Amino acid sequence: MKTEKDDTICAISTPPGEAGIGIVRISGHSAYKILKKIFRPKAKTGEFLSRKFYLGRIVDPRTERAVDEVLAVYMKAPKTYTREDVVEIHSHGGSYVQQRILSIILNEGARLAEPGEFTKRAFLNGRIDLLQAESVLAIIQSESERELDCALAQLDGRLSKKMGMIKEEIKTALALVEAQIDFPEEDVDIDHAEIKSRIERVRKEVSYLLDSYSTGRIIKEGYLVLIVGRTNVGKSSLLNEIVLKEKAIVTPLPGTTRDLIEDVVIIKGIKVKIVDTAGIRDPRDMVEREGIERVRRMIPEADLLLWVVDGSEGLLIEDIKIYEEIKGFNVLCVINKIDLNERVDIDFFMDKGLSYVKTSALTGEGISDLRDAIFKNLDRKSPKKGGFVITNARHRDILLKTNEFLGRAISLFDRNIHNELVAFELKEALSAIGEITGEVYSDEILEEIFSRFCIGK
Ligand SMILES: Nc1nc2c(ncn2[C@@H]2O[C@H](COP(=O)(O)OP(=O)(O)O)[C@@H](O)[C@H]2O)c(=O)[nH]1
Ligand SMILES: [Mg+2]
Repeated sequence: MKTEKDDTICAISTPPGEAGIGIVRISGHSAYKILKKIFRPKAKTGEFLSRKFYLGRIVDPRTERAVDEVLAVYMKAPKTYTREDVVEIHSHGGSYVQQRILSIILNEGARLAEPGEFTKRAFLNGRIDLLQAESVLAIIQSESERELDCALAQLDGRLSKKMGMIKEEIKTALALVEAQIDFPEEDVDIDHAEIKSRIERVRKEVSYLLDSYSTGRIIKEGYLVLIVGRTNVGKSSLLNEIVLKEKAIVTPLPGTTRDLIEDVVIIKGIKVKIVDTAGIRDPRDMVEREGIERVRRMIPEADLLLWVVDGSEGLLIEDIKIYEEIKGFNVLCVINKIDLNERVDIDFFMDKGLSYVKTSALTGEGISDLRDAIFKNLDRKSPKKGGFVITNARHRDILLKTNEFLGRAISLFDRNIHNELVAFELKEALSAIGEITGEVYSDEILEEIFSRFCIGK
């Protein structure tokens, strides 16, 4: 009987629609046979060499009718993405052409791949671990330099190595605890304090990784920057200037913006979610009241507040009231409308040690300074390159479990309760770490991870 791993799979690996080229990929033991059957190289060729491109035509072997002129490459197992024989057919990138090629391959006995099945095979065949498989998805979904950096560190196995080190340390501690169980009365030279400090050290490393999750999430979802200020100072105009599109409605009427309006921009490689808000004032109706409430609820969550004031009007009592609400947070002041008169008293900012940038959302003056200032402010908080960052909720959940097992091991050990129980907790911690790298896995976990991939990856 054929097992799932034995059959040959195929899929269109490039996005649907018209494109310069499109790639159909085949993986499995029949890949080579199928290539021979459906591909007619232009130059006389005996057997196909591995990793060499051949120009030729794909034909329907039942009629010998050509479907497209393509480049075909055969990659011999095991040095391939899936560790199986892989064939790639680079055809013209039209949906119909690619569908035709795919159906010819299916006729030859291959089966349509499931989402992520190529990468799943790479995992099941031991080429990469689960962390690395997940990093492939993270790379595909990356939208900024920082995000890509993290994903690449995961792909090249740095995070896996770190997990391996943590595992080794738990194993050593476990061996010492077991030695105490096995030779209780023998006064073997096992120092109680040493065992404890070993377990504590591992636990600290696990907590450190857990702490990195908050920065990891920022890298993935972006820093939250909230534009606040009274009505009509130019908040919506500034949003539009920063994101370079007409995102928010701008009118000369105060109270135009009533809901939260957000967009994501990449500023020098960091992802920023920027949110325009309703101007803060005494609300005129229910909608505005709710809008202003939403701003207030969001203020404590923001990584940075851009407090916008109208430079041509100077600081009004309303501005100062808003400042009183936000002064404990990370604030950058934007003095807008500098194309008009300048009435703002800079001393106010000097006294408070507040940074400010002068802009005109009308002429675009100062907008690049504003972007720079946003970057500088947020970059201080960014994780240093090369540090370990957890970005995946699955990893976080497992590390939380590991942390609990280690915590229980320490307290049991401290109270000198049966060492068997300490050993049990350490074993649980070990198997939890194994779930991250995929030494321990279930079909459900694989299904959950790989179903998020696209077909053809
Ligand atoms: N002269 C000048 N007018 C601006 C500037 N920024 C915004 N405005 C105008 O001010 C009014 C209110 O702008 P808007 O962005 O809706 O302010 P918001 O209520 O704070 O969102 C509109 O008429 C804008 O065209 C600026 O830098 N200079
Ligand atoms: Mg507005």
